[in-house]
Amino acid sequence: MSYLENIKSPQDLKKLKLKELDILASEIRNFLINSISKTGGHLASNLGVVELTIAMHYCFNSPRDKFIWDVGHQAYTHKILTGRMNGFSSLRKYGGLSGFPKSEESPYDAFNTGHSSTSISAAIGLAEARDLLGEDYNVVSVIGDGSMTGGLVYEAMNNVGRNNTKLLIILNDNQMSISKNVGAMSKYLSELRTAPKYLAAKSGIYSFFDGMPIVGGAVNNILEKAKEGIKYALVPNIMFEQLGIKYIGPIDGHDLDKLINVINKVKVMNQPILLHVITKKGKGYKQAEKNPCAFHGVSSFNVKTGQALKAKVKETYSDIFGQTMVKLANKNKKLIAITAAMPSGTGLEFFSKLYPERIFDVGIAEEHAVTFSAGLAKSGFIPVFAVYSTFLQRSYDQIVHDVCLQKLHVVFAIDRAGIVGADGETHQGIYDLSFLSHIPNLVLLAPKNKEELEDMLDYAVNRQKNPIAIRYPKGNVSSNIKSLDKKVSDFSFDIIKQGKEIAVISVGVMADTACKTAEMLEKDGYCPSVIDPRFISPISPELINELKNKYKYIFTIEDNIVSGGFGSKLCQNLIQNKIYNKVIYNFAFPNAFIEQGSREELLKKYKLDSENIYKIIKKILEQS
Ligand SMILES: Cc1ncc(C[n+]2csc(CCOP(=O)(O)OP(=O)(O)O)c2C)c(N)n1
Repeated sequence: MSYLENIKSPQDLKKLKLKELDILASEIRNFLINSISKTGGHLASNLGVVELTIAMHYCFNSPRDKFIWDVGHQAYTHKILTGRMNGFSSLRKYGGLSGFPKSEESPYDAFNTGHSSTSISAAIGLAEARDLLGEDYNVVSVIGDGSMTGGLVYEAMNNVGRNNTKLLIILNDNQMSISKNVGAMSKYLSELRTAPKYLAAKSGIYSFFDGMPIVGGAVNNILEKAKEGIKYALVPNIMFEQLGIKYIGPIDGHDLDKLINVINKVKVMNQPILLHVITKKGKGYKQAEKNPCAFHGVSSFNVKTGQALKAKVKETYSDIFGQTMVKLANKNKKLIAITAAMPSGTGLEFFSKLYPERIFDVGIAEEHAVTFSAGLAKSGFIPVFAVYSTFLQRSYDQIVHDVCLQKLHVVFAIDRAGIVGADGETHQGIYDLSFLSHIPNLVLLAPKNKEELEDMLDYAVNRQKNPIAIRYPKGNVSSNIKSLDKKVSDFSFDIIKQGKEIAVISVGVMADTACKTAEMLEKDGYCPSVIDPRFISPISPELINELKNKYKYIFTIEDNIVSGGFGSKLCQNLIQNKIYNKVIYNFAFPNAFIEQGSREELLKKYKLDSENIYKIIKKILEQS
């Protein structure tokens, strides 16, 4: 029997000796590689933190002590050690184990995560609450160097340094975000890692530190001062310490002995501490070590070769976006691409090779990316910020205040709109229409096929001067729906199928569903029109006129929540135009957080598939 099979909770881990822990670490790695090769998931990040997670559970008492995993994609070993190993066959599937920490799933998950750079804020909140309540436990935030590029981290550290509150921040530094980590913070961390004098004397510091009697935080003051002196002499500036957070490190994040030693010492220190741990992303799996970016998030793969089992999706909307950007940049020298640490996911890799000076990877900093774009636009450039729908949520005020209020020509290319699938609640792109479609000056478009995405991007860059957003989904460009009205022009909408009395109006790629629904209705003798509004906001006044004059029944279909989406905006427009005599129904997701699952599963569950929509429409038509 393996050590791993005997671990049902962190208590079981504590019975093991150091040598046995090393064996356990390699068993966990094997389990992760084999299991993720079948289900898909975040592989490389998880392989990098096996020893760190073991050491944390060995030294602390979770769930009493609280761990907060930044982003949370690296919490698989934590899940294994806290009794959830059997759930891994259902990882990220409908009804299965979440790929992120989730309090609803386990009391060991102290705080839900999914979006980056939140862990220090949450941790200081928990720590201050603990102190206010007079309680006594440890709060530990684990944050990657990539996530340290997010602005919230600095707001949090500003807060941490204020009260000298006991808190441990473990900085898991593997020099990688999804792609190579970028920016001044990343450079600064390498300086800490590699400052030659510091490295040379590091072992000296550790023997000094290791020998120090730290009991209950009562640290000998003189020794402490001397140690500080050595640190400062060796590394010119320890930023964290200047913010009031004690810096310890860097230490080897794969050396269990050292990790356990150091964590046991820092856990009794009564102050905010940042422990700098150096790890290797993909550790222990050759292919992932060689190409950590490709193994950040994977679908099922062959363990021997590292090759994906499923054929790559033919062409995604992200691919089309990336290719179109290259074409547009060729002709328009003012075009600039912006990404917040997602050059690969958003399809901008090719662009970055051709135009390295015209792409800015700003780190995981979506708020900054928007205001930075506003600055570029103010000076006559045309910035295109490519971003996932879910991550744009945090940039709301920047869009309103910095871009739209000044009517600046910033283009938002909103990828992963609608259902994203396996990442679940934290990542669904089903709120963007609601939070964007009421902002003054912002034009919001949704393409239904790849040709329209190309054309809309050209329209947004070359034929518009407003702030403008285009939202498109994850995955391949499977839609067979062709545009009848070829070119996108101001307020042009596309009548995909001309009928009468009944209008089925679908947003973007939901046109596919609308056409299938219409075919079913036709078999029953109805004659619906299928209309693509293209302009989600503002809604075309001509479309409103068309609906006023020609239709009695109006059905809208969108992959957004119902409140504030296209359907609700259309209803408002009709009422404002004193158009009352219509039967209307909005098909959309409920105002809820939508769980993980495939797009098909979720559309079916929420009655947004053509069969269900057809049944509901038919009932409405029969009853009225
Ligand atoms: C706000 C936000 N933007 C983008 C992402 C996508 N994302 C997930 S993990 C990741 C990289 C994180 O890097 P790091 O913190 O260093 O962790 P590592 O994977 O290297 O362990 C990014 C950009 C996100 N989760 N949240």
